[in-house]
Amino acid sequence: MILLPTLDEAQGLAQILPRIPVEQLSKKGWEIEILVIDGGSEDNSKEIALSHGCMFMLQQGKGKGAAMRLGFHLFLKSKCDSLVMFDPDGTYHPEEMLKLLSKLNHADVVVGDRLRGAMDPDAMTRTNYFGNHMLTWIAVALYGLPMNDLCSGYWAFSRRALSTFKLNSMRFEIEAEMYTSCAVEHLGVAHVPISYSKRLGEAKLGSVKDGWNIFRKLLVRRIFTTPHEGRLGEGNLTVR
Ligand SMILES: Nc1nc2c(ncn2[C@@H]2O[C@H](COP(=O)(O)OP(=O)(O)OP(=O)(O)O)[C@@H](O)[C@H]2O)c(=O)[nH]1
Ligand SMILES: [Mg+2]
Repeated sequence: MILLPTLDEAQGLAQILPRIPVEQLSKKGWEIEILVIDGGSEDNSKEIALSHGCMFMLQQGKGKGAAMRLGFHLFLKSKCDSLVMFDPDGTYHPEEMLKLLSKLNHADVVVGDRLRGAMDPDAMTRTNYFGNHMLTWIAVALYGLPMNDLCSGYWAFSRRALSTFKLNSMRFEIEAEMYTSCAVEHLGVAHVPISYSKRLGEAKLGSVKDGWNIFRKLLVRRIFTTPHEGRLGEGNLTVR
């Protein structure tokens, strides 16, 4: 299954969906289902997703973290073995999912590494570049599990990994929380250098506010290793 979170990503979806390497994947024996989880787009993301044969689901409420958790929940109910997620905003290259999937033979989780990959010069602002390095460094200092690019939006998972994760992130702290869950549950994590390009459409992440939330999540999970179950919030599903 391929999971794509969207909030007004019509431009990105139109560019990305035709580039998903369906033929190469099916030659390798992978059957593909594409699931778009949308946070209430006001553009024509829905029409574009449906016209490319994707499943489309509107999440309750907002937030990338809540959307991903809903996607994980639906994946666990499906018959698929593996899941690839990436942000369909034109930054990640769908062609590279083959590299990630091939590493799933040896790991439960594979993370696309932008910081050691081929990054276009205008793809990431200086603030985000610095913030991504800082947060990755802090994560490794706190948890000890090697990580090259904590906030990457390109991951592949085995079913075992997703059934083990315990997550409650609502927004952009979801990737950091997945990393902490890998460390706590002793999941095998592999890294693959990936390309990164300038996004199409508008960014939804606020560097400082979301950077702070990611930092806070790293600290909280270091103390309370599993999420608080009673936490309320729209779209808040605990994946088990
Ligand atoms: N379903 C859903 N998706 C969201 C929501 N907010 C953001 N997204 C998606 O999450 C992905 C990441 O958001 P971005 O704004 O690209 O954040 P980013 O990649 O850290 O920032 P940039 O480097 O500026 O692209 C994108 O595909 C968004 O469309 C939301 O509330 N719900
Ligand atoms: Mg992005």
